[in-house]
Order: sequence, then structure tokens, then C-alpha cells
Amino acid sequence: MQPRPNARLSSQAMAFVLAGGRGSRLKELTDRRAKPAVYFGGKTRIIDFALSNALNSGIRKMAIATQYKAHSLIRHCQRGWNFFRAERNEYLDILPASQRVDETKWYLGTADAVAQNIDIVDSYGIKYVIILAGDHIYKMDYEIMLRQHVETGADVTIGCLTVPRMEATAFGVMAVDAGMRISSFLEKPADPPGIPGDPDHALASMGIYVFDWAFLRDLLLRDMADANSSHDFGNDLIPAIVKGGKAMAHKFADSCVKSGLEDEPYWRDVGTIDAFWQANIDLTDFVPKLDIYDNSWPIWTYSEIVPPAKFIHDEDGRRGMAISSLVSGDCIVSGSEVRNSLLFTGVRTHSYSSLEYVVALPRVVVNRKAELTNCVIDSGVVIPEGLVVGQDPEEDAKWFRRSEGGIVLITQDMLDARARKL
Ligand code: ADQ
Repeated sequence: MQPRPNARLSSQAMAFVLAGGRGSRLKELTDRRAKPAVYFGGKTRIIDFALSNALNSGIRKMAIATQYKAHSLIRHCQRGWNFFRAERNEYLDILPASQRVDETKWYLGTADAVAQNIDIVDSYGIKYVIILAGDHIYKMDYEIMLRQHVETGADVTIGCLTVPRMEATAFGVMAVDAGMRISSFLEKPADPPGIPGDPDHALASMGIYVFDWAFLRDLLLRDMADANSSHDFGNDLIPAIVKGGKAMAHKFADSCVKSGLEDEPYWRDVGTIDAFWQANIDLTDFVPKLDIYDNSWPIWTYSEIVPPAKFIHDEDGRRGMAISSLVSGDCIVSGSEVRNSLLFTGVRTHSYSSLEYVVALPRVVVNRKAELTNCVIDSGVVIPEGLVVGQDPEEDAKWFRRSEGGIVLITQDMLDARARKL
């Protein structure tokens, strides 16, 4: 059956979400979980942003390729993203590596993760595929990008944003002509070229690609047979299309204006402890740059059924209070002060404790008289009575992981090791 000519393009598209990378710069936060499964923003996990963007854009067919430490990611997607109905032509498949083509074969690169699942994508009967990374925080209407792709007749359309030139070493960097056609593409160049007229900035790939499926399918089959390829979009496929085909850039900033989603383009790779802490703490701003209260673009997630947050006086009459903070359900703030902090579901803070600029992941317990500043506390951690963090850099670094930016990451293993030595 041919798709109706006036149908939204998203109804003829699928989202293929790459969620196999480790994200090693998040250190111990990704010891037990893949980066896309890391918690963000009080209730959600990082991958919920890409999946919600796809859902809110009208896409109802999705696949998620997982690889590294996939258990909690798979469990999260099974619990939170299980509302797709095959009888309504909606699908969400979770595709762990080494389970389909050959049980010993991991996904070699990002393109290989798609290539190993060609038959699944075929079965969706779609015309367009949008490749997404599962590890970025942003809101974006992919319908606008799909429309540009179709209108320009591109072989590939690549989402891009402007970044400071010196930060562009971590990205695919492109040059474009006046019509946004990409004339050159360098994957993670040591000396990124600046934008003409704006030499301090570079045009970076967001790792978001729109293809006609027939085109990509053919390319993947050829790439699989190429012994010299690393089977990666950024290293192999995209540079080849830029050289021999028509690659177009889709500016995230323009997309934000057209969709009306954000006044200022907001995109974060929360790939380091500092960036992760900052993006979470930014949500406590009076007017945060990322609006998670916008009902028109909800960030969907698996949400536990929990009681409301509670703030209580302790038996000494000390007030439990939170100021300029986000406090999730099932938190109890008892006789303690929480400032400029973000508490995930089920956090408990006890009398005489204080938290300032703290990101506490689910089910953290802060015992009495603990004083915590500028830290990220992993899920389930029990902070012992009287622990002081964030006041003496040397002491912090002795027991915990202190980031370049001075943020302290606390895990239960670190606390247990400390308790054994004290
Ligand atoms: P990187 O940031 O280096 O560059 P990459 O490691 O290729 O990203 O991972 C992209 C996505 O694929 C991530 O979501 C990751 O989890 C996932 N992934 C990585 N290896 C995988 C595998 N073997 N199987 C399944 N999933 C996997 C890319 C582009 C750059 C671009 C940046 C933007 O190559 O050109 O600028 O993304 O962040």
C-alpha cells in the first residue's frame, strides 16, 4: 500500500535509536548501566528524551539497539515504553547485540547496529528512517527535519548545531554552502575548521541522520562487505555520502524556531560528571533553559506509583524545607535544608542535614548532620551520619571521585571502602 501523499512524514518513518555506547566519561555512574539509562531531571532517564521526541513528533515505530550493560536500559524500556500496539501499526523493538545475526557478534560500529537488523526495519514497511543517539538531552520535532529531507531530495540529512570551535574535536564537523548542502565532513578533527565569518565556532553533527530506508539499506549492505570499513556512521558512511552524494545539514536552531519548542536552542551531551551535574542543577533555575513543564511536549518515562513528596518538622521542631529545588515523589525532607538541588524519587533526608547544589539519584538516604555541597549521589546510596562533602577538596578526593570542575561523585562502593579504612 502506498502512503497517502498528505500524511505526516513521521507516519512513514521509524526512529532507530543507538543506545549501545558506554559513556565512560560518566565514570562510576555507568559502571552498572549504559549512559542512555542514566537518570536525568528527577523522574526520567537520558534515553527518554530521544524516545519522547520521536513519539511527540508522531513516530510510532522505534527500535533501540543496546549493547553495553544493557540490563537496566532494557528493563526501563520494557516498563516505560510498552504502550505501542501492533494492531495500530505501532512497534517498539529492543535489539540487544549478539542475539540475532550471530550470537558471538557484537555491534561493531553504529552502522553495523542498523545493518544487523535490516530484516526488522524491513518488516516495519517504512519509507524513512531517522537514526538517533540515545544519550542527549534536547527537545526536537523530527517532522520538520523529515520535511526538509524530502523537500531537498537529499541522500542524508544531518542534524547540526553550532559549538565553540575548540569543543568540536568531539564531534563530526561539517562545512556547508549557502543552501545548507554539506561540502565537507571531518569526524572528530584535531583542529576543527571554524565557520566562515565566525571562526570561533564550528558546525557540529548531532549524530541525527534522516535517510530514505531504500538508500540506507543499500549502503549498509555495501558497507558490510567492505573489509576496510569500521561500520560507523560518523567515520565511514557520512563522509562517503558527502563525497559522492547529496548530504544536507538541518540546523537545530532553525528547527527550534519553526517548532516553537525552545526560545533558545538547548542540546546537551551530559557525558561528563560536570556536564551531568550542571544540566540537572540548571533545572533549578528560576527560568530553566530546558522547559520540562511544557505539557505540549511531555518527556515520557516509566514512572513508579509513589506517594507525594513530604516536608516535615523533626522532633526538635527543625523545619524540613527545600528552596529553589526539584523534589520528586516519595521524598521525605525531615528537619533538613535542601537548596538548589534535585532529588529523584524516594530520597530521604534526615534532621540537621543540609544539601546544596546536590543531585541525589533515586532512593538516596542522607542521614543526620550530613553536609553535602556540589555533589552527585548515585542511586541507593546511604550517606552516613555527619559526612561532610564539598568543603575540603583534598578530603573529598581521598574517598570519592572529584571531577575537574570540583563536583564530587559519591557511590556506595566508595563509601564502603571509606568505612573499611576509617
Ligand atoms: P560519538 O559521540 O563518538 O560520535 P558514538 O560513540 O558513535 O558517538 O555513539 C553514537 C551513539 O551510538 C550513542 O548513542 C552510543 O550510545 C551509540 N553506540 C555507540 N556504539 C554503538 C554500538 N556499537 N552499537 C550500538 N550503539 C552504539 C557521534 C558521531 C559524531 C557526532 C556525535 C554527536 O559519530 O559525528 O558529532 O555523535 O554526539
